[in-house]
This record gives sequence, C-alpha cells and structure tokens, in this order.
Amino acid sequence: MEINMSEVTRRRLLTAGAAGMGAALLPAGWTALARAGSTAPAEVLAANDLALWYDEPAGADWLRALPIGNGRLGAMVFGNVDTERLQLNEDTVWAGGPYDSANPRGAAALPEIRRLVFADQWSQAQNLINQAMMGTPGGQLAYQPVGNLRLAFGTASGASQYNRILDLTTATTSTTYVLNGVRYQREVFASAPDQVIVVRLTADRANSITFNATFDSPQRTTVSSPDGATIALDGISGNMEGINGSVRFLALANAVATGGTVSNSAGTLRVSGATSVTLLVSIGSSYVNYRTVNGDYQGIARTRLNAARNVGYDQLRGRHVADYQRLFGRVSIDLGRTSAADQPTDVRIAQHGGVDDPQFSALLFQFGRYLLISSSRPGTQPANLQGIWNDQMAPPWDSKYTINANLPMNYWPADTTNLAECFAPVFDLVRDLAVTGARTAQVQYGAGGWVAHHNTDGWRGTSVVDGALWGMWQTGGAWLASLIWDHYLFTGDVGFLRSNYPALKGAAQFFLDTLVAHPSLGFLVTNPSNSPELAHHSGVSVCAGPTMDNQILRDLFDGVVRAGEVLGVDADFRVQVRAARERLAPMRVGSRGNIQEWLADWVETERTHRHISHLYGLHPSNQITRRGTPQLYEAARRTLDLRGDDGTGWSLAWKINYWARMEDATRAHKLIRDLVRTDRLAPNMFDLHPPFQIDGNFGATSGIAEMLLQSHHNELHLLPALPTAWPTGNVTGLRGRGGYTVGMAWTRGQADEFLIRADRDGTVKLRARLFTGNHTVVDVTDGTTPATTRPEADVIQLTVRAGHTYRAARPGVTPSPTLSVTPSASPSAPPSATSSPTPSGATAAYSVTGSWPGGFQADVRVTAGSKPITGWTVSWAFPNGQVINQIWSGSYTQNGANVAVANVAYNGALAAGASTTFGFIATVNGTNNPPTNITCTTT
Ligand code: FUC
Repeated sequence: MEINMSEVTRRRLLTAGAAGMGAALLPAGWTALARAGSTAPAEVLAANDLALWYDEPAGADWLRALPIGNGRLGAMVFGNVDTERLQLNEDTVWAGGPYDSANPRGAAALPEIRRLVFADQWSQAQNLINQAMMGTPGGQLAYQPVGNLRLAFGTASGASQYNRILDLTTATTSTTYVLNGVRYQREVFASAPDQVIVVRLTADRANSITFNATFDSPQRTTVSSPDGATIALDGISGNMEGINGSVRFLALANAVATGGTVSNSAGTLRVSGATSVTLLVSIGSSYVNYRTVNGDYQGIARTRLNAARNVGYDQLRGRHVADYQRLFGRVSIDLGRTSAADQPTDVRIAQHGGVDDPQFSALLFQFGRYLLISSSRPGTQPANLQGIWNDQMAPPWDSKYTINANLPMNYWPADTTNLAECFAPVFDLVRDLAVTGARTAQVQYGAGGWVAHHNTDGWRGTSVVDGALWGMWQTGGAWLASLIWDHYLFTGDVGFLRSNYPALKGAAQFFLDTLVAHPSLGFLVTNPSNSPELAHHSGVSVCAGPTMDNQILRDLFDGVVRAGEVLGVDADFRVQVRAARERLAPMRVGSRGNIQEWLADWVETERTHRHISHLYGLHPSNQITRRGTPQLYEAARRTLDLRGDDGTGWSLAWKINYWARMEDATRAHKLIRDLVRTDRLAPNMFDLHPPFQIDGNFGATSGIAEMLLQSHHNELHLLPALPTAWPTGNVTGLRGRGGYTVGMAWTRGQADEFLIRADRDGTVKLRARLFTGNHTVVDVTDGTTPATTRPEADVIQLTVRAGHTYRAARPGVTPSPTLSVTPSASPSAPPSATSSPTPSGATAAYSVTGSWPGGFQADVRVTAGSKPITGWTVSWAFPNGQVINQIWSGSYTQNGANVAVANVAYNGALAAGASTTFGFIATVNGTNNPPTNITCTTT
C-alpha cells in the first residue's frame, strides 16, 4: 500500500490541538457505568491493585486493547472471545528510508530573514522561511505498524465469567472466560531477554483449544507457511513524502501444542483439539540505523524464534518477569485504597471526578513507569508520540518525535522514578542528531556544531518542517542535549558524560556561531525562532529570542561548562560559553504580572494555548524557584492562572508538574483529576490529546513524582506538594539529583519517616515540614547519629557517605517494614572493562555503563589520530559466545573525521560472576584493524 500523506492531512494534524479542529479527531465519547456489588478480581488484589482490569473484551476498539512491549516489540492485545487480535509493532518500522533533510538554500536567505525579524516584519520573515528554510522534504516520515496476528476461535457468543487484566507487576495480560463449561485462559507478554512475544493458551478440559492463526497487515506484505508450525508475514514499510519505503520486516508466529494437532498451509496455521498452546511471535527489521537499512531482518526473526523455541514456556515467563521486575520493582507507592478500586478500570476513569479514589493516582503513576519500561530499553528506539504502539499507516503527527514538548516529557519520569537505563535510547538519538544536525547547521546556517528543530523521526531529520509557524524553532537539539547534563546529575556516571560530551558541546557550538546581537536591546538572541506554536501577532510566531530559547540556552551553556569542568577539557571553549551566557536576555515580568513569553511584552493571540513554553524555567528547569527567584515565582503563578487549567492531555500533564513546583498540592491534584476524565484518558488508560499521545501518561507519572520529591534546587525537598486526597501513604525508590534514593511514609498528611540512601559521599540538604518540629536522624547503616545543622527552619544539612541510608523521623515512629530504599538503579558501579589488544593505527577507549547485572550499554570509542575513520563494525557476543549482534550491533557516529563512538547495548540479565565479551573492527584509512575484545565481568 502506498501512503502519500497530503499537505492537507499534515496541516489538519498539526493544528488539531487548536479549538474546533481537535473535536474532529475526538474518538467517539465513551461511558462506563458502575457495576453493582463489584469487587476486584483476586489476581488484581494479589497485584496490590497495580493492574488494569475489565469485564468486557476490547471488541474493535484499539483504545480498549491492552499494550505490552519489550522496548522493541509491541502489541495491543484485544482479548476478544471469538477472534483474538494482537496488533503488532516493531520500533524501527518507519515509512520511507534514509534521507538528507538539509536545504542548501537556507543559508543564503538567513541575513534577510534576520533583518525582517528585527524590523518587526514578521509575516514577510515567515514567508521567506517558508520559501527558503524548509527541509527536504518539508515534512518528516511516519512510524508504521507491522500488522496483526489473529487467532480465530469461531466461537461468537455464550462466554461467561469474562475477565481481562494487565498486571503491571508482571507485565503480562491475561484473558479468562468460561465457554461451554470450559475455563479458557490466554496470557500474553513481550519478553526483553528472549526478544519474542509469547502467547500461552490453556483450558481446564483436555483437547478443547481449536483456532486458526493468520497474519494480515496494512503494509505491502506477503504471507506464507515456511514450516509445519510457523506462519510468516514478510513486508516493507510505506512510501511517504516522495521517499520509497525501505524498512523490510519479517514477522513469524510459531505454535507448539500439547494434546492436539497443528497443521499449516498458505499462511494459515490450524491448531485443533489442543490442551495447551504456546505461540511465539518474533519480528526482525532491516533497519540498522538512520542511514542503513540492509540488516538481515529474516535472520534476526528466525534466530530469535529458534532460540526461544528451545526455552520452555515457564522459563520464558520466569526470565521475562525477573527482567521486568528488576526495573519496575524499584519504586513502590501506596496512596491508600477505597472501594472505588473495586470497579473495572474504565468505570474508575468515568467516575473519577465524583469519587474518592486515591489508588487511581498510584495506578496512573505506575502505568507510566510500565509504559516506559515497555517502550524504551537500552538499544531500542526512544518512545515516540505513541510509545511503540501504533496501528495506522498515517498516524496523528506521524507518531514521531516532537521535541518542543512531547519527547522531553516522555523522559521526565525516567530518572526521578528510578528507570535511568530506559533513558538510554534518547542519548543514542542525540548522538545521531549531532551528525545529521551538523549538516543542517552547516548548510542552512553556515554554522558549526549541530541543530535540530521541533521534530525528528527514525531517519533523524533535523531541518525546519511543517511550516515556519510550527517548525522555525531552533532549540530542539539544545533541549535534548541539556538532558545529558541533567541525567548525569542523577547518575554521576562520568563515562556516560564523557561519551556524550561531544554532542553537548556541538549543541552549544551551534549557538556560539549563530546567536546575534539584538539591535536595540543588545542581548544575544536566536533569530529566527518562535515560542513553540504560539502566534504573537495574528498568524505569525516567528521572532527573535523567545523566553523559552533563552532558558534552554542557559541550561545548555551551564551544562556544557560544568561537564567540561568534570571532564577537565575545553577550558577556552568554556570561557566563550560563559561570555555568551551572560549576554542572554533575562526573564522579565510583563504588564499582566506574568512571565513575558517574548522579548517584548506582547499578549499572546490565544490566551489559553496548550503550550506554556516560557515556564520551561519553572519546570523542567530550575530558573524560577520559590526561594531563589520569588518575584519570577509569583509571575509564574500568574502566568498559569492566565493560561487556565484546561488543555490537551500533555498540556494537563505538564501543568501537574508546574503546580507541583509551585508547591500547590491542591491545584496539582485538581489537574490529575482533570486528566482522569473520559475525554483525556481512554478506557485502556492511554492519554488522549486527543487523539492518543503517550506524553500525557509520562508527564502524569513525572508530575506525581514531583508532588512527592523534588531535587532541582540543590536540595531534596520531601513531600513538597502532598494533597489532602492522599492522607496516608508511602513511596519508596524515588530518585533525586546528586544520586539519592528516597523512601517516605506519612499519616493524616504528616510525615512519619524518610529514608535517604546516598550513592556518593557528600553533603545533603533536606527540606521538609517535618524538620520544623521534633525529629530524629540516624545513619541506619552503621547505627550512628550524624551531626546535622539547620540552615533554615525547615531544612537540615548533613554529611552523607556512599552506600549509607539515613532515616529521619518523628520521635516515637516505629520504622515501617515496607519502607526500604533498594540500591540505586544508576550505573554507579559499572562492570570492569578491559581491552586487548589495541588495534594498530587507532586508539581505543571503552566504557561500560548501565545497571549490572541485567543489562548494560557500552560505548566504544576509537581515536585514529589524524587519520579518517571510514568504517566501523561492532561484533558482540553474549553471554559467552551466543552471538547476538544481529540486533544489538550498535551504531556509530563520527564526531569529526577521526573519532568514532559506537554504542552497543544488551538488556538481558547476566548472573553475578558471569562474563561477556565483545569485539569490534574499526576501518581506518581503508584498512581493517584487528578485532579487539573487551571482557566485562559482573561485580
Ligand atoms: C505539538 C503540540 C501538539 C501535539 C504535537 C504532537 O505540535 O503542540 O499539541 O502534541 O506536538
């Protein structure tokens, strides 16, 4: 099937957030009525209510199906009695193929564009940008589905005792029902260690499972039956924007039945009279990286399937659950339970506005963590606008990466909720953008460094797209690069900082080369740019030096300076960066008492616009704080009030974070309620812009974390915005900048105790209402009482030691048995990595990062003196000889001509004491250097 997304379609999607247009995309409104006498199923209670559950199948409604994923493979499971449907995704199936987005006409037009902007001739500037600065093509490409696996049982009616559950504690879905006196169960999960989707069908009477399994797809595909028990779907991604689809994929489904027969022909697999069946789904893709699509997709699919076939179902499930729980189990949360939790999940959403249901906040929080673990793992693509779940060839906004709000929002909970390694794909993407964006910087701005605008895709497009009003925003790459420093603040991982420093530096270099002095104000400003998607005068957003740009650039410049200091590099560069930072325009309070969104005190054309970009300084940044900048802080409150609470799903989610930073628990909680409505949350809890956009889920998880713990102001602020709606509860495993893991318990709104575990030696400031009254502080690791000082009425300061846990409590509170801070998720103790021999003609350096055991990333760097590196392959064996580099071959970026950095990743588990080896061949000056092996041993 050929997809030509017309300009009209793209515009419609781009403006969908605006009033009126959005309604056209609203899914049919949905309702769910409370069930009389309902109680949560036993499995849900066993999961501590951390499960979604329903008493009806999803039918044809994708927004009722339940998402599973292992970071790379995703499926929406419908749970229908007559025909089960697994809608399948693989995270590298993108429309089109590698392309160069840079437009060589851009640089010549830049002086005139800048002159027009400074002369307040914004329409003329915007028109010229539309003529000269748009990328090639003028839009980016879409993330697309693989297809569907359908299991047709031929039993249309008569089922009773129906139940459908997504258990967030085990990352498995199950569907159970009774039909003709037989109890049937289907369990489905996506395994990261074994890289397959597993479907297990059982029945409590022998020989009662019969179905036909087939693949279908909206893509150009063929189906076949390569052997007696396997069906195949072989296809290629769609054409788009004049670029031919080039990602080939193969999906395989294999059945092993006990107690029945399996036959197979022409793509239809028939299972008859079985007592139990295990179906394995494996998918390979030819996408290697954003510029290479010749991967052995068939080999990948087959290798993964064959490997999984040798593992029994119980072991597949055991490995999956252990791998998932290693991540999910780091944070526990209990906000209290009421009988509202005894209703099915869709009913709870429908009635949330009128009932007291604190557990739903805990469920929403953990669902975001579940989605991140399921859509973003080391070595996979980052979570896109829909995570990895998309059934459409032309999905809303192409289901790609929108940088001006959505992609960063997806990762706000990554560090704070103890999923540091799920962040890894973003840094892989940033290193790619540092390459494609260097070309755009050079060709369109005549500048060094690299730039990315408001969107990117699987091909790492970095140019201006979709029209100047939306796309002419310069600081997308800058925002993403600044995450490198923020991530380091959580993990303290110097190896990570070193590997990613070139991208951080390149982002800053672009602005040293392109910032221009404002003719009357004298500040260094971006020109042209915009305050994301908001017109300052009718129909024009293009301007110079919008407030958000200045805020992002302060973070970028501060980050690169501090990173350079940590790494002891680039002293001269730091001097230049500091000088530029001093010349950025400061934030100002406007005539309405608000934070000014632009350099001039303009009134926005849409007062309640969904973006509140100029409060980036309040959250996620820390340039507007209650105690550091009280005037700006009050102006931020006024800004939020002027904009109002309403908005798209992600806009509401951002506002939870904003109000948490305002330390206004009541308003933050009100925004959670605003988000938990049938027009903002689908029955399957996917956030609705509308339509579905996953950022609102991740933003809500982040917002709830910010209500409980903040660490942006050189202190840990414990329970900064605890609402009365969560009177009694506890949380463990949240993470704070500086390398702290935190647990907290409270009763009737009053803190009982805090546990703080430090990754590193240092001094920590703790802020909490608890400290204004009597309290005790103890080092629970060695039983001593640490000396504390009290710099403010609600702050204590103490010296902490790496690996020690400190307990602060109200006197007389007995230590809670549920409160414990598990060891840090961050790669503070990476496995040792050694290299031998060093390839001739190149120097190699290695750093291995990521948590251990259970997955890590390795950055392999080659410096070849003045010689250019022309090629590079990484081979990778794990564990001990099992070659898996078909998938985890990593990618390399060439930073300059003579340094290559490859990032390889594995996210399976490795037992303590085991070891693994990887090697690589770097081609320097056309000569292959001998493979170099690195051995990593778990510590
Ligand atoms: C930006 C937002 C829209 C939407 C899109 C994916 O353009 O303004 O609301 O979220 O990204």
